[in-house]
Amino acid sequence: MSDTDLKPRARAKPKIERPKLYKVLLINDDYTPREFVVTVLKAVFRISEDQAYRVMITAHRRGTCVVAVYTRDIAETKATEGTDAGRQAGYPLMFSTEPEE
Ligand code: TYC
Repeated sequence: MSDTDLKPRARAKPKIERPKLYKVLLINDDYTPREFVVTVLKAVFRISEDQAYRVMITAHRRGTCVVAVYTRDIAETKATEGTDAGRQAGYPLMFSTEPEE
């Protein structure tokens, strides 16, 4: 074996972890107008009128509805944006986040 022959190193195992995902939940309340909820959903989550209506009416009927799933930073930012939009208009509209199983 010459001086320049190198022993093959054990192949490095690439350790690429999948980022944990977080759900953004819409919480029902008795005061925020339905149309306002739909407007906020469309603006913050970039979903269609139809999809926003379905999410709003599901939260209205069941108490809560998953709006979308993102990495943690984005989920928290969107939840804050939605909740702030409600507060600025004087409504108790509320979004929260929760990790996916
Ligand atoms: N329950 C509200 C109403 O009857 C509408 C509403 C739906 C509010 C979903 C919040 O997350 C919500 N005006």
